[in-house]
Formats: sequence, structure tokens, C-alpha cells
Amino acid sequence: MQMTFRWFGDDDPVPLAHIRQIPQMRGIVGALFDIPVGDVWPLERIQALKQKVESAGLTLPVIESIPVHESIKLGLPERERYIEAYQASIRNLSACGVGVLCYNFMPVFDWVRTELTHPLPDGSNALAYRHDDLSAMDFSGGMPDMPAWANQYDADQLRAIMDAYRAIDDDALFENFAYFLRAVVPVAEEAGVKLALHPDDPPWPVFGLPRIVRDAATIQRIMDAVPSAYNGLTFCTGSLGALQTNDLPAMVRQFAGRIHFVHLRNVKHDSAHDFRESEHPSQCGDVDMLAVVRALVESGFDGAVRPDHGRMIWGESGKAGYGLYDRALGAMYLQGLFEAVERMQAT
Ligand code: DNO
Repeated sequence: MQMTFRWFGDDDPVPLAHIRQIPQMRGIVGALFDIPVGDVWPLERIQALKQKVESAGLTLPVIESIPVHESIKLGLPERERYIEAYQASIRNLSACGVGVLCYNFMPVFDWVRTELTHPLPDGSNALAYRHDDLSAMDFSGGMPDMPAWANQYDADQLRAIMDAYRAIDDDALFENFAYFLRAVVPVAEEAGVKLALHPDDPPWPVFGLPRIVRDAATIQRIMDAVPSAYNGLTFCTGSLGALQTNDLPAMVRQFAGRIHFVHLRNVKHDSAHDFRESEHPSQCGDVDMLAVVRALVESGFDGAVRPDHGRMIWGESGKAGYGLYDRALGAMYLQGLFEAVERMQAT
């Protein structure tokens, strides 16, 4: 296991120098946030990011994410040009020695929360999701500002794209996904870059849009569409754990060999479709983190792992979910679990 940390580049209030001080922190999960969705990621820009990370004493094993252009998800004729651009970006990652590409296939929106600073009894705050509050989300001024969202449409663009999705149900989205995978997985294989699909977050339809990366059955269908190890998964315990029927350790075992990157975070449910994000330890939420780590170790996983969204604690302010302190605590807790499981397995 290689412990990594997400970093948002020079705009991130958390500097690389502080990330490096987290014990055993090895790698950065990075991206180029200013490249328009659908454009090729230039080799020199990836190289420059890598050099910056390496000069801080860290490595760049994972890119999260290169967004998939909406025309690919909608299956429009212009998807061909965007698929070619995606293939070119994969080759450029390879030329820079990046081995894993995390991406998602969620229509229009990336992860969705209805509250970014939900107050917790201990005085900290965390991200939260209340299903009934979705309808109250106001997009009249365009998209809300959520960390890491690639698409930024104004209100008119958003209306047009939401209309285009009316013709797309789960099966149509799956077919468009399979078409994309058939085109990019061979390139990823040749380039030696493992594709790591991030599950939908939350893993159910939102705003009437289909979401098809939800559970063991839907993921298996995608894995089977192109049965190559390079068509793999980012195993996100927070996203998949939001659906209480998902048996996370069983899913880790089911997808062993296809999991190339892991997001470890915890969620606490108030009801089947309402949850808040919690501290990383098992006791603080509904994810049995030890059982997940054990399943990862026992199934031979040896890739990059990162703590995911943390609470805002100790007066820190910054990108919602992406402060330094609680994610650093998460990294320490997770390393403890890995060390214990790995050493017990060795004896
Ligand atoms: C949220 C993240 C997601 C993730 C993308 C991957 O914090 O987990 O935004 O990066 O869905 O493409």
C-alpha cells in the first residue's frame, strides 16, 4: 500500500511541504484543474506538475481526474473527437510515468452534497447529504462551487444539458460507457496506465439523471464490458458505503485485481438516503474500515490509498472536505490498520 494525499495545486491552501510532514506520506494525487473538459492534457503541463511534486519529496502515482466530456456520456457524434483527446491524454500520462488514472462517468454533476459545513456536536463540521433537500438546490445562477467539480455551466447551458439527458436511461448510458471503454482501454493497456473508475456519489440517481456505478451488479457489468485489468476501479468506501445494502469487504474481494486506487472515508447514516461524513475510524460511522482494509490486504492490493474527505477541525478553513488536519488524522489511522493487518498476516 502506498499512502497518498489529494492536492489541488498551487491554489490549494494546504502546501505540499505540510503534506510531506504526515508520517509515511509518499504520494500526491493531483490534476490539472484549468484544462477545459475535453482538451488534451499537454505533456509539458503534466511533467511540470510531476516535477513540482517531486521537488517537494513526494511522487505522483495517480491523476484524479481527467473528466469525460458530456458528449461521450450522451453518445453524440462529436464524441469521436473527445475520445481521441482522452486517448492522447492517457498517452501523455504514460510518458510522464503516471500509472493510474481515476475518472468518473457521472452525468453533469460530480459528487453531490446538500450541506458543506454541517455542524457536528464536537464543534467541527462535515459534508452532509439530505435527499429531500436536493429539490431545494438552486441552479438559477449556474453550478454551485463544489471542490473538484470539472463542469461549470451557466444556467442556460445547464438547462440544455439536462434536457439532452432526458433521452438517456441507465441502459443508454451504459452503452455509451461501453463504447468509450472499448476505445480507451486498449490505449490504456498499451500505455501501461490503469483506468480506475470512481463510483457515483451518492450511488443513486440525482436530479432525474441516471447513475450507473452504484453497487456490485452495476460495477460487474462495467468490468465485464471490457474484461481487461486496465478497465479497473477506484474503490471509494464513502461513495459505495452511502448505499447501505453494499457489502464493502465482499465487493473488495469480488473486484480483486481490478481495484487500482482506494479512497477510504466513513459515512454515518440518518436514514437510507441521508448521511453525513464522519471521522475515519470504524466506530465513528457505518463503514467497517478494518474489514475493508483486511479484504484489501488479503486480496493482494498493493496500490495507492488516500484518506478522503475529512471534517474541518481545529479552526481550519479551506476547501470543503479537503482540509489538512482531519485527513492527516485519517492517514495515520489507516496506516495503523494496514500495519496491523499486514503484520498479522505475515506471522
Ligand atoms: C470528491 C471526489 C470526486 C472524484 C471524482 C473522480 O471528493 O471523490 O470528485 O474525484 O468523482 O472522477
